[in-house]
Amino acid sequence: MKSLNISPMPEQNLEQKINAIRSEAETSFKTATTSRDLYDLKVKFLGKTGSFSVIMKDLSSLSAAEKPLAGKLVNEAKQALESVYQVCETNLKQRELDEKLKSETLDLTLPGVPAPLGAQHPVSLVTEEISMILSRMGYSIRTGPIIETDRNNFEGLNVPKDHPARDMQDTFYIDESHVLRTHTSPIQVRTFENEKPPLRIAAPGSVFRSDSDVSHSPNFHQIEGICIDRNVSMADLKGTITYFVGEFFGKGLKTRFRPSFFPFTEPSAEVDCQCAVCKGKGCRMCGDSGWVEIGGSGLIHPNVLSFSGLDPKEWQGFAFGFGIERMAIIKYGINDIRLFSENNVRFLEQFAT
Ligand code: 2NM
Repeated sequence: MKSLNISPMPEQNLEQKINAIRSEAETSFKTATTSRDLYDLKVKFLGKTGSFSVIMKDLSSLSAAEKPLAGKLVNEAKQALESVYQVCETNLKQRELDEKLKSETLDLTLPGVPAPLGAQHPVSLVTEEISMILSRMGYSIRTGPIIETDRNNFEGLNVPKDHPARDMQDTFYIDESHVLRTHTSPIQVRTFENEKPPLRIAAPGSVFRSDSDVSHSPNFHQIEGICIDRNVSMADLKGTITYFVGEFFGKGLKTRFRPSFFPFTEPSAEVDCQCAVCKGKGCRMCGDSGWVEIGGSGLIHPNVLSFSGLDPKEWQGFAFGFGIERMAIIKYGINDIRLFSENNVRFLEQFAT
């Protein structure tokens, strides 16, 4: 190979210089003990301001005839060093990984990081509690679809075609023969078709009515109970509800029944219970009356029984229904119905058990 002579370093020609740097770099790459050190060496020799960049500056002073050979030497040296670097890097990284795996042993017996537990929604909490109480009283839990037929939601419950409750204002219609159920009573109609009396059924679920203001949500929750047997009377209904109120709100609270009207019961009664907050003394929750309305009830209308093929002369029944949100409001002293659907964590976490 032709020798290259360049000034201002007459003591060493360019080729010798390149080879000297190349072997120095190769030796230091091979003796580096960490991948971090190795990388620093790469910068030192091959980096933007590294040894080879300094050499490249020397090249500019060469003659046009000498430049190609010098450039070739530099490029060969850089390429060779690049592949030495790759090999050394792979080896060092593997060694470092092995050491890390050896030193960082994992103790699988240590306890994990506990995940923060959420709280059950008060609607679920109250639905479950009422279902548990009614289960202990011999009621079986039944559920049904949210989209119901006109037949199950209205016709089977003695709600005639021209009844105000069927008005578009109150009911969300899917089509001419399907609605979003306006109560959970269609579950009872379905049950009559599949099960023979005597029956005790509790039906919880989400219901829909087309009204919305400060105390009404278009979607709320109900639980209804029915008991069908021989010789059922209002006395059985009153005894059942009074016992239930004692279990849910606490013993010692009185109940009272006010005459009312529902198409599916006759006679019908609104159910009041002494205010669970003030125990009947009068407070803001009960409007100082000492009483709060908790639901409706009555003896199942003969038309409802005969619609489902039950002979009203042989079978009678009572039915009752509670609004879940309303029960939660009374039990926990909640003052705003919107809290049930806002997903406010500071509200919801108070129901953690
Ligand atoms: C209530 C009030 C009164 C009721 C009636 C029936 C059925 F299917 F047996 F006819 N189920 N639920 C009923 C009766 C519900 O809730 C306010």
